[in-house]
Amino acid sequence: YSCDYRHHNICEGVVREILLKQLSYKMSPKYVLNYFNIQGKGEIARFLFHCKGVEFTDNQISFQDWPSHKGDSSRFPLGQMPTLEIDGNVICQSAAIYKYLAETFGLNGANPSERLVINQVCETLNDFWNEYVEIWKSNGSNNDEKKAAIAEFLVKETTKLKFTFIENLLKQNHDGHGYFVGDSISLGDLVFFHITGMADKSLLNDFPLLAELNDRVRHSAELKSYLDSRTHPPFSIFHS
Ligand SMILES: N[C@@H](CCC(=O)N[C@@H](CS)C(=O)NCC(=O)O)C(=O)O
Repeated sequence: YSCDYRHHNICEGVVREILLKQLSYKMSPKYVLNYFNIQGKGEIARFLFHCKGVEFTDNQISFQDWPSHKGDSSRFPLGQMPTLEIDGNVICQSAAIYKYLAETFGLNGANPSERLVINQVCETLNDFWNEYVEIWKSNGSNNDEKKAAIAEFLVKETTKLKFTFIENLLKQNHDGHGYFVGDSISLGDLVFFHITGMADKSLLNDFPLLAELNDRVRHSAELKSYLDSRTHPPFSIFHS
């Protein structure tokens, strides 16, 4: 009898655990993403929410209104955006935010090897984008001069190396005709689409598989309707 009783207790514990797991899976937290009304450092997080159809408040703050929010240390501990509120808890740093969301939503690769590919794609593109922004900021005083400096940068050997490397990673999965890992969109594809979408259109001219991937993400079932209706610009007018 005592044995049966113990068995019953164990079963009850297991059932309770399963039910709690199901409940926490179904009850999505309340997410508020605070960022400027541009794509910039907040867009990857927006992509991740839209990709998975997870409800969130896309709180877009204008540059004009920002000074009146910046000092609110409860929502902006670093005096910067983006921040993500999860049931009222505040997270800073765009990469920490998108990596957390990608992991939570199952969009950060199925195993360490897939994550390795994703991380290489993300880091290489981050390097590229940091250089891009630096060149935009430090060259010339008008848009034509800046565009000329960017055109030069895009055909540089070090830029070509980066995109050759990324295209080779893509080729290792479905011969380059799918996504970076697995059979569907992951964080790597989203970061790729975001960065290449903000850069000059000519960027992918010599990289047909990457150009195809950009198109594939643009028209994916997950993102198409969001991208069709998106109106906020890539970056602020101060940079463009
Ligand atoms: N490392 C931070 C940088 C955040 C950052 O530079 N935020 C800028 C906008 S992209 C900002 O809040 N600027 C307004 C300010 O500093 O007042 C991140 O990746 O989140």
